[in-house]
Amino acid sequence: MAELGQFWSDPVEIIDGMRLLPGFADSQSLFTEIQALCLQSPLRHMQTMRGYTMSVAMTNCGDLGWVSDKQGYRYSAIDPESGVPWPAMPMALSSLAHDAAQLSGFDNFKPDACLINRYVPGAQMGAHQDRNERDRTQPIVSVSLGIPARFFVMNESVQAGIRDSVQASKKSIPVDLSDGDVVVFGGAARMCSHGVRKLKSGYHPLWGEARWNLTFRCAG
Ligand SMILES: O=C(O)CCC(=O)C(=O)O
Ligand SMILES: [Mn+2]
Repeated sequence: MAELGQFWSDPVEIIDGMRLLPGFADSQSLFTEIQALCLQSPLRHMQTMRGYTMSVAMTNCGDLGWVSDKQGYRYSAIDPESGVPWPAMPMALSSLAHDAAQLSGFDNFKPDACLINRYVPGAQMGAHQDRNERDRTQPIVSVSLGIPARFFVMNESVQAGIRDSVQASKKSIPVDLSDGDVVVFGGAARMCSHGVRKLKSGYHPLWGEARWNLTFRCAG
């Protein structure tokens, strides 16, 4: 795990409440943890309420896991595929999230949920707000691993003027994320709409032709 103050370039303020910590996460040590988690609770493509299959493959660790099916989006203590609790959140992951939050002005961040997303080329995540978490005073901490991706965010003033998704995609703020980058969003940015553009092909020596994302939340 990166020690406080050791990431290779300075934090970048994307919008009020959203901060990028370039290269803050140690991709190599996370690789082993994530492989082990995915053996315990395999990645799956969840369905939306409308029956659409998500292009991003997902699993979770922690006390709660984010799930989607015909009943909608929610958190569950049980993995619906296996019928048993999600794997515990490894200390290496929770302390990374805690340290990133602290550096961004959020003390005592103790996530109880970590959504693990895997994107292959062509996968994307449409604009959405993270709104299933009970405590919105807590930030979201999002870690990027593997091949680069274009994340986008809309700040509140932009969102206020948006009436359709075509307009929304024109007015979003692009944020290019690489292996090890961490984004923390809380406070004024906590409820910002955000998403990930269709992943372009690429190859990463450790993660192969994929981009992974860990999203830490205080859900319960
Ligand atoms: O993959 C990302 O960078 C964002 C993921 C995300 O927004 C989510 O899982 O809610
Ligand atoms: Mn999100």
